[in-house]
Amino acid sequence: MSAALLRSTCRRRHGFSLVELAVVLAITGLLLGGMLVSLSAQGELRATAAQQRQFSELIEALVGYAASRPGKPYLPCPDTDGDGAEDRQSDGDCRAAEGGLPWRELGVGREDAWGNFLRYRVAPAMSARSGFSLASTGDLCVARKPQCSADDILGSALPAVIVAHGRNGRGGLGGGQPADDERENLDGDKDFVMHPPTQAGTAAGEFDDLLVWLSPNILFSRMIAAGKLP
Ligand SMILES: [Ca+2]
Ligand SMILES: [Ca+2]
Ligand SMILES: [Ca+2]
Repeated sequence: MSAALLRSTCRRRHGFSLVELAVVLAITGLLLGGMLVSLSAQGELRATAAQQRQFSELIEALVGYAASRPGKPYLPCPDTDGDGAEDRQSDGDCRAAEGGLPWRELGVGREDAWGNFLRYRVAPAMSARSGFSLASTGDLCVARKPQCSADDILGSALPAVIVAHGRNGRGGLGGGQPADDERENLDGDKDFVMHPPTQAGTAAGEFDDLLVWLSPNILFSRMIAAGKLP
């Protein structure tokens, strides 16, 4: 083989290997990118499932708390000073209708699946130490859109609502400013909103909150079964 032909062959081989390297790098990048997206999606699914399990435990803990009061049943007050214990006035009413979950009172964890604080609101009629009866009604509402308009209601006259502020943690302790629909879950009124997650820039804004509420029917039936009511 002549020296010129050998050089030409070497150049061709060199050129092919660079193209091959670029293709391999591109494929590896695509695969890694896909794997990372799928890992992050799996992580989010796991956290959401963990949150739903925690919600079930929290509802059980609320019902158990009411059933184990010495006289007539009542729900715990929110924690308003961050120590995990309920805050109740000397007259037996709650210091505030909304605050942190009284996790010490309930014997449960203090954080949601993303490590953020859990918000808790309870109806005054269901949390006064004088106790509730089958005639007592809650005053909380959860809907698919803010302000609980009739077409969007998921639950009304509710005794208690718990909010997990989700991955973005907005509204949790140390969280940033709320955006759009999430604002309804931390403005301190009786209305709450729940819908599937939405991204920033959509009409609902960035929304990743998860909520659970105590059904009055479940609460009453469990109190009757426990011999606490009527
Ligand atoms: Ca407290
Ligand atoms: Ca959130
Ligand atoms: Ca609200």
